[in-house]
Amino acid sequence: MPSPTPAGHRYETDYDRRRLRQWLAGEARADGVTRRRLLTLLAATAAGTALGGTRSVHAADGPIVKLLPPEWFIARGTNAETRWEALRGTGHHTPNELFFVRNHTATPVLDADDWRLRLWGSGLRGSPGEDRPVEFGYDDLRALPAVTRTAFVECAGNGRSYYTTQQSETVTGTAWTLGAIGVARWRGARLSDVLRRAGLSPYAVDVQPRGLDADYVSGGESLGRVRRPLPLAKALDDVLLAYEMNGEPLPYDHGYPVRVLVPSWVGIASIKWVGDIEVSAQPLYSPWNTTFYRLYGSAYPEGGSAPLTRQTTKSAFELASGATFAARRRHVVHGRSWSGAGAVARVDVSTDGGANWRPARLHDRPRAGTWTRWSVSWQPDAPGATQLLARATDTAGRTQPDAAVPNTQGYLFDAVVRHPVSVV
Ligand SMILES: Nc1nc2c(c(=O)[nH]1)N[C@H]1C(S)=C(S)[C@@H](COP(=O)(O)O)O[C@H]1N2
Ligand SMILES: [Mo]
Repeated sequence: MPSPTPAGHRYETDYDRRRLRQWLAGEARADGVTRRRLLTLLAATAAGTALGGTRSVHAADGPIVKLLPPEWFIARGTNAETRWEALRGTGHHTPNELFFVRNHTATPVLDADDWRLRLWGSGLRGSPGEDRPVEFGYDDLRALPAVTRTAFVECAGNGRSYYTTQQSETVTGTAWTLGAIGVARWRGARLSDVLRRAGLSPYAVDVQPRGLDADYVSGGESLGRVRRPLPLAKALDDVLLAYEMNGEPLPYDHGYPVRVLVPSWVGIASIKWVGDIEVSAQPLYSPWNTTFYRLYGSAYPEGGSAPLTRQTTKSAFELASGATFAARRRHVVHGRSWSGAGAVARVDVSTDGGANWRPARLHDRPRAGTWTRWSVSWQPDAPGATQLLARATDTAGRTQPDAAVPNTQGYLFDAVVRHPVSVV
């Protein structure tokens, strides 16, 4: 198994990041250097440093900038899922190189020097229109008080494939296993500080950040740029405008130069490459809180559930599907559990397909908004196939059920996953 490259080595050095931006500036002056060409150069640089000469399998002009070695990622169209076996030994925070990517279209390579965040709408005092916005530059944002917070970003569809494989339900969307999650130490300005400086009106109810990536086209129809309203109460609570991820500038794929970070909520709330925020005195709607990211199905009202907010409870083993274990030897099996409703303070594990359970040893002080690492020791006696199961209980009292209530788009899977292994 490859060991992740140390943080900071992914894009070689600051020098190369600067140089890339200079090249991009050159492109803007139409000197013949195309974005595709720059990305090819970037990928070549990264391949030579991060992977010790191993050539990238990733096309540099594809939807994702970073390298996607198949030992670390499962390619899923414009997205890349982290392999859980690659997280073994990575510590509490997911290295940026290993962090899953969920792109509606493709990673835009932006320049912090000409990046602006525009705030506009009926929820600002004096109601500046879109033509008279309040603007913040990258340095303005970095000059505000900085907050550091450890939090997961997890796709609402993480675990979706288990609706089909464990429950025989038909659902639409990317067939993630459990690797559409990562935990990072995010650093940035408080959204509340930015909103107050922009002149928040007492009538504001919703804020809607919007990405600078391309329009999202679904079923032949353009839905515009990725955007999703956030109630003002959440926006003023613990939301960050993050410019650092695990002590480095945000990588391109994760929102450089600035992304929204909404702790404990479904990943779609954490808009990457944020370019503007509408602040509204009226409730806002977008496809991402109407058509998508609601629960539809027989267990839900005709118009669907309320828009999704907090993540559900899940557990995963740091093992490949079908991992092998030597019989009559003692093994230590590791995993992690998390919840959007509170900290995970108890995990029970079964190594015999669910017949017997025992509590796992916890390796983290349970904290809300992030996962708790755990382990159990296991000495299998007879060779053969079995299933490992882990069931988390969070401090809000939620325990993972045996089956998840299905919804047509396969969001918020929360049931105990049966992880196949073989004893040899
Ligand atoms: N602008 C923009 N923001 C976005 C997305 C996107 O495609 N465009 N994808 C969202 C979704 S669905 C998820 S799960 C997270 C994924 O964040 P990551 O790619 O940094 O892991 O970003 C969210 N923010
Ligand atoms: Mo997502």
